[in-house]
Amino acid sequence: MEKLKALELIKNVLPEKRYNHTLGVLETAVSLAEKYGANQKKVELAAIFHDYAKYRPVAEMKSIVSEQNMSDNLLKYGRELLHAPVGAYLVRKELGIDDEEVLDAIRYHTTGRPFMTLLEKIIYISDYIEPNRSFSGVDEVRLLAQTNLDEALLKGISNTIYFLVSKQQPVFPDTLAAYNHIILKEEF
Ligand code: DGI
Ligand code: FE
Ligand code: FE
Repeated sequence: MEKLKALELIKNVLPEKRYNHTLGVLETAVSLAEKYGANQKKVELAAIFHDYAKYRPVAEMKSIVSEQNMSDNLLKYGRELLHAPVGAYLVRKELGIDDEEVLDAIRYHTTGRPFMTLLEKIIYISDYIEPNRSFSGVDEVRLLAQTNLDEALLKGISNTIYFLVSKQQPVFPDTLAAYNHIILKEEF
């Protein structure tokens, strides 16, 4: 799909603020893709559509999770998690995007997972550090992303876990598994 066509499609389903966030993720992801040698076209598509389902009604997302036999856990750990796997499902169904690597980058952009691909790491980190983000710790991850993608990923996932624990929110198994995977590896 052409980049301009993709941008037009996403603009129609997101409020302005979230569209600007998406442009920030796109710009960040393209620059990381250049630096680390990822496929530009895949990075573009995954970045543009990573939050495709963000504004779907929760009831619709929950039905899709049940009907498509996605993990029951998704229904228990909080609505914020739903838009990632549901987004991967819907961009295939509604937009015909069928590149599995792109779909996985969308599917795992909120939690991460063990054995993340370069594309998945780039989307996860870009979502975290794009220029409109301003939460504490983001500058450190921005800096790390310039020199070591895995260090940046570890910091981003760790910060997310801290954040969830500080709010006494449940940590999704994939998030913990992603963290453990990086920590347990001697080399990234
Ligand atoms: O969609 P965005 O806002 O751009 O960013 P995102 O897809 O990374 O979603 C961030 C939200 O997801 C934030 O409210 C924290 C939440 N989140 C991330 N990991 C987990 C999580 N929530 C739970 N319950 N468990 C997680 O492991
Ligand atoms: Fe998201
Ligand atoms: Fe996002």
